Amino acid sequence: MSDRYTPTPEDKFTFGLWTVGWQGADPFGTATRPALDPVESVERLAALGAHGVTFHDDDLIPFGSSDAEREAAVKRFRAALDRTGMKVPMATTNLFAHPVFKDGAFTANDRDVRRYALRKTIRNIDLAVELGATVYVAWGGREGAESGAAKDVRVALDRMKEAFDLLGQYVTEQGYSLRFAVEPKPNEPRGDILLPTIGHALAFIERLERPELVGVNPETGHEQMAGLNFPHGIAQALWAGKLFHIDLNGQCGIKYDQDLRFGAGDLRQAFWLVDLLETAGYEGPRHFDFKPVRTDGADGVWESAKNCMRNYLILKERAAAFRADPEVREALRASRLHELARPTAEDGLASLLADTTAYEEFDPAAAAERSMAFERLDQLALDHLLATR
Ligand code: DIG
Ligand code: MN
Ligand code: MN
Repeated sequence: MSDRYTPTPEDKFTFGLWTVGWQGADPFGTATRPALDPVESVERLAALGAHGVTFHDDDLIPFGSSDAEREAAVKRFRAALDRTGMKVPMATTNLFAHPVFKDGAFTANDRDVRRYALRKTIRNIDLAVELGATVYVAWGGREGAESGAAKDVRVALDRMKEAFDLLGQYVTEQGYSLRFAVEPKPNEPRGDILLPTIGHALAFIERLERPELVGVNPETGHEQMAGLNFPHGIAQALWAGKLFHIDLNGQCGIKYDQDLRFGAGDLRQAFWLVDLLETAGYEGPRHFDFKPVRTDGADGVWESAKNCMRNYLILKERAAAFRADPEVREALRASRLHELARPTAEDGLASLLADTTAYEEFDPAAAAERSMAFERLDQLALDHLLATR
């Protein structure tokens, strides 16, 4: 059954192979679903209206494969892409599953592990570019510590900078039009992960040799695990020109990383996120990094993949209706959002200093009396979210 919430490739929805391919194994239980062939994922997601898929090296080429096995896996995958028209906008490296990375990859205390991690990454960068990717994500899931003595964070950041500078040098020397996107996460699997939030990542990027090559790939639930407002973080990434990619999913408060389907977590933040992405004109993929709940069989895998996209389209319609509503426009003016858009001192510092109405004649008590009228504005948004208008 198709309706106005049925996606098309033009909606640019993409999924990680590891999402629909998640077998349900968690720290407390074994897999509840069989392994999924990446070719089947490509075909099933294409049939649901997706635009593309993304992958870690190990999702596509099992760790330890021979060169011949690697070539065969890539050939099958590429044939499925050609058959379905599916794209590969992003790729990334698995630097977290194999025990060799138990103390990290780019910031492992052992230098040989750090060198191995870089070579593993560079090998997959070559494949990513071959398959048409323009963004390369780096999630440092194992970069961190459980003990204060185990990692000198200042020195670890030197190593992290070194890694991204080398990767930037590599893609520049290769002439690749590939940019990197750092994915922050506060914890899990490490007790504390380095570059835990969007803010930490943005500050780190500015210290790199080629900061223009590096942006962020924020994930919904990761900021919310830290109790942060995800749309606010995305707004700052957009403001900095650094939203190179995004991982969409659902999270219900400060707890373990739930990776729920998009829309199944904090629905109000999801509404404001979609409103922001659409009004900001974000042109990147709407990428889902989620896990179909362990309780379901294959039916739940494809139902949840379909509904990640469905929920985005529902929220896109609700947010557009909110922005188009004349009462909302009037309420936005009553709350003086148009005044926020006006520069505070477009007349310059000297004029500000000379302006007695700005201080000497200013009446703080009278200004304090003004209501911001936010309650009405927020309820109008909730009415639109709940489709009561
Ligand atoms: C977890 O949120 C991480 C890994 O799934 C992957 O490295 C990255 C890609 O979006 N997200
Ligand atoms: Mn996650
Ligand atoms: Mn992610």
